[in-house]
Amino acid sequence: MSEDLTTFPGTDGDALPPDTKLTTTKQRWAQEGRFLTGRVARPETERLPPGQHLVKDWPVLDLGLQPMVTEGRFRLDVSGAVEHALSLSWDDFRGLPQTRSVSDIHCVTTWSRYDNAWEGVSTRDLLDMVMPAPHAAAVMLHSYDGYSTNLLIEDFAAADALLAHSWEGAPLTREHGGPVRLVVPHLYFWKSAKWLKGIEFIARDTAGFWEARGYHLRGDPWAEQRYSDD
Ligand SMILES: Nc1nc2c(c(=O)[nH]1)N[C@H]1C(S)=C(S)[C@@H](COP(=O)(O)O)O[C@H]1N2
Ligand SMILES: [Mo]
Repeated sequence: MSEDLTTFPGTDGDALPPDTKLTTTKQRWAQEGRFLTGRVARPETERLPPGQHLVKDWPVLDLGLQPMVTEGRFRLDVSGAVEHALSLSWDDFRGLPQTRSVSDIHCVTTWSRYDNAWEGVSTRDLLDMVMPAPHAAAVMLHSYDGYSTNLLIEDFAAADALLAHSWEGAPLTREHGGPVRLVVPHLYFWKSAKWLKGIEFIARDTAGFWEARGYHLRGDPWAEQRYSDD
């Protein structure tokens, strides 16, 4: 095990860091249904989803720790219900076809940020490589900080979704999930796992970290799918 694992506890395996004040608060918001406007909008007619406000800076949200994932230690595993499982080193990952796309961020805590220029590997290219099995319905994303989040394959396969290593022409910083994070622009940003470690194809859509703590299984910002119904 390398040094950085001891410096940043919680980065080993799927162990989760202890709850922070923010984590506890966000769980309470889900129970109270905070920020809900009850409006539904469409991205074609309204760029800013209901209940959101624009910011110019880029807030940082995490579970209270930011794992140090060096390129040397980086590994991305694609596993589960696929024809071709993958275990990619940093060089393997950087050798894949590259895609750029510009998109907006919508965080469930109500901030949105327009026009983020990403570069990385499109999820469609990844899907072509691994070939999901016919019974694969969803993916579970696993991160180096113990975080997880689930997505239906249709959402994971969105045309503008990518495994990003760069933002605005520079490598993703550690605080924003470098070396690699997912970006799925059409869903709340909690679905965009930072410090990505694994993509597991599964037969049934299953709750990840926030989804098991009161947040919606899908998280469409225009339908204000902030919290789970039960
Ligand atoms: N691994 C990991 N990914 C994560 C999170 C996290 O705590 N750990 N937080 C999520 C949440 S709630 C949001 S809003 C975005 C925040 O990304 P940012 O810090 O780059 O703005 O990352 C998402 N991905
Ligand atoms: Mo968030």
